[in-house]
Amino acid sequence: MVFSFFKKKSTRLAEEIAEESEARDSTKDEILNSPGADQEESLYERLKGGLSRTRGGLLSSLRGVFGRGNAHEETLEEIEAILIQADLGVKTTEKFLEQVRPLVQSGEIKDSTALIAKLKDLIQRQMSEHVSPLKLGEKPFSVILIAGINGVGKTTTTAKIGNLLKSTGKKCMFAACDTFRAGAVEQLGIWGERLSIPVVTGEENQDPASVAFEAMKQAREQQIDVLLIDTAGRLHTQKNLMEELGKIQRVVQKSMPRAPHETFLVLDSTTGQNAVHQARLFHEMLKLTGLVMTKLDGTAKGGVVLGIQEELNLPIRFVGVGEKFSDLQIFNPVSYSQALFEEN
Ligand SMILES: Nc1nc2c(ncn2[C@@H]2O[C@H](COP(=O)(O)OP(=O)(O)OP(=O)(O)O)[C@@H](O)[C@H]2O)c(=O)[nH]1
Ligand SMILES: [Mg+2]
Repeated sequence: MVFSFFKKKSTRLAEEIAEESEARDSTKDEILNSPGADQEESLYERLKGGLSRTRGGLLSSLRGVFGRGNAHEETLEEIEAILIQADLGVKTTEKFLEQVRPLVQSGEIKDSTALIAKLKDLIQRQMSEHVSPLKLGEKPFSVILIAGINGVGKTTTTAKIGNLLKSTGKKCMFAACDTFRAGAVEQLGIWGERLSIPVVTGEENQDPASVAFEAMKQAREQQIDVLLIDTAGRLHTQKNLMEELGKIQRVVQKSMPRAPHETFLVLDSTTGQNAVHQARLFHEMLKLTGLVMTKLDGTAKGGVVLGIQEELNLPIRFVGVGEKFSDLQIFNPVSYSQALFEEN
């Protein structure tokens, strides 16, 4: 069934929710009143704002590596430590150092300005290697499956992508396949109401694959352009729950052979390199087509985006830089590398 959540006050689920605490209400208020796409700030400014902690740490450290009369090797060791500290990962850091080393030794890079320019260029090049277009114009409609461990930002990201696509004229629908918690259905329902995007839901504890199946049917009937499927959080180590995710994907596939056209893993940037292990297991189960890195605004280790992309050889599709629904951007390597180093 498709509904704007609050119109269904009579259902058991809604009755339960009505009894929920004031804290729940404040969640609704927060979502309904949060500033959104009408914000004046440009996308780039928001990305810059989100990366400010990472940038602050990187710039101040990189500016300190020259001018103290250190030997080249010491300078290079310092650069290595700074890149590791920003969570670029060992592999990426080593790769970059190989490129920087001869330039430091030859004196071509002898101050922080030259070093920063080189790093900016290396980051941009590396990230551009992984860019590929999103499959969002499929017929009769595109399906995006969203997965990840608990609390990484899946539901918020589903809403944010819906908002982004809607602003480009796409007709979206949400499927609330997190049937474990009434609160999860409510959360997506509120977003749906806020964004005027229909939400397909099931009963609490209903098989999430059957909700996905129903959503496929509804999306077809309503001539939707993009169906976004939100799923329950699960640990990559929970075998049964991982299999359940595989089942959702198979049901969708059965309904439309090439769907889901995109399967995203949402990763919390603040978890750093640990996300690599998570992503490997999700990838094994789902054959991911991309990653969404959330909470870049909450970390000084925003370099993790690079490390993870390099380790997994998967494109970063979107980055989350805040809690508002406008705080999600299609990942752009040029803006990212600029925002990482540009102060003003
Ligand atoms: N600062 C910040 N917070 C975010 C971002 N994305 C999500 N959040 C917050 O992270 C918290 C969890 O988000 P949810 O979308 O509920 O996460 P989830 O993965 O759906 O959680 P479960 O369904 O419980 O597994 C919320 O408070 C969000 O507002 C982001 O990019 N930046
Ligand atoms: Mg959720």
